[in-house]
Amino acid sequence: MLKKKDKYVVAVVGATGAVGHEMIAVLEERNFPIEKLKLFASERSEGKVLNFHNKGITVEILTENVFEGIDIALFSAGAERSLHFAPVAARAGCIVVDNSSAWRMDPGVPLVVPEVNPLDLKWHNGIIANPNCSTIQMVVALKPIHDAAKIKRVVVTTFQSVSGTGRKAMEELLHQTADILNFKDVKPTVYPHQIAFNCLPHIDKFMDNGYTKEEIKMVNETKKIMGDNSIKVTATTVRVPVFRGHSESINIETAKKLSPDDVRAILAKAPGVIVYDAPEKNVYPLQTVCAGRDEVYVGRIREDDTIENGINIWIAADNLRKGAATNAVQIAEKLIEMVK
Ligand code: NAP
Ligand code: 3JN
Repeated sequence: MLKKKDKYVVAVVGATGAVGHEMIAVLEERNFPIEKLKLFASERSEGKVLNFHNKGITVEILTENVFEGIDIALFSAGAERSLHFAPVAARAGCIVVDNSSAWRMDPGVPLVVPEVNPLDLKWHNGIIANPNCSTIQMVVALKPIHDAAKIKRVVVTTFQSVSGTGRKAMEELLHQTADILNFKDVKPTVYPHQIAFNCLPHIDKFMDNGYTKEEIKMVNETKKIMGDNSIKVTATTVRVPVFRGHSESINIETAKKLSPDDVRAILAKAPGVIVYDAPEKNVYPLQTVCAGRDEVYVGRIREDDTIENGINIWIAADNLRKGAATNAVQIAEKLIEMVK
């Protein structure tokens, strides 16, 4: 149980990773009320020092004994670590906000995007799941449209940057790009194919039905967050040679007719959304526009006239921020707001 305090003891588990780094930056930027920040990673990182509010904090090895006295832990050290350590942390009285897929579909664990389903934070049992980055940015844009016109079906194609795979993938794109420009051969290690100057329609493992796990995550997580199993979702997820920011092309079928202007007006009032839609001035969401930002950019809003009530949109958001770190910190902010 979280008790009301002026300042909290917070931990970042997976602090040395791409998401962990961003979590530390977002906690600092948003001035989260922290009495003490604890940083954990694997034995590979023991003794590394990371900066927080101009002070060095030494990274410690994650073990079962570290959670005593920690109020809130933001986990981003992979699903295996979350499966094992999140219940250990919860038993020690710490609230876990978990960024992995380990607990997302567990019926006893709320899956939360604060702009969409903040009230689900009321029924947690010590673990709260942060959705997949591609799902988060999509539901922030879909929820206001669903509230206005009930969404029946969504067809989404993603264009996901390499930072979604982590630190090593960012290095792979950098080195491959330099090698190719210098007429050198490249040898893929993180991805099954060259990622520089290429698009891979393959994110996470393939399942027996021909879809990837990333695509299935988008389908299942959307229904759970929106609290509506009737919404049909089909997804194609693609890795593109971009460092930061995910874009998505989304086709939406609604029960009630909405014009593009209706959608623009609805989204203009929606929390966490920036309508960025002036194609005549070349204004539309781009990865270079959303990088470093917390909002979901929505543009290219237009009618799909091949169905009765159809809308097409194009969205972009920073996968490490709203797709991971910012969403997790916003959850923590809501939690401490709720104990006030
Ligand atoms: P990353 O850059 O590879 O970082 C992985 C982090 O996990 C590092 O801090 C690493 O520590 C730590 N770690 C690995 N094995 C560990 C162990 N045995 N004990 C303790 N720490 C360990 O990966 P990332 O991109 O930050 O992603 C991390 C995780 O966050 C992913 O696996 C995924 O579950 C989740 N994630 C979620 C989203 C989302 O969509 N919301 C997006 C990306 C990632 P060392 O540096 O010591 O190895
Ligand atoms: O690839 C992306 O853009 C997002 C990646 C997310 C991810 C990467 C490794 C493991 C996840 C996730 O959040 O679903 C996981 C996982 O926890 O399964």
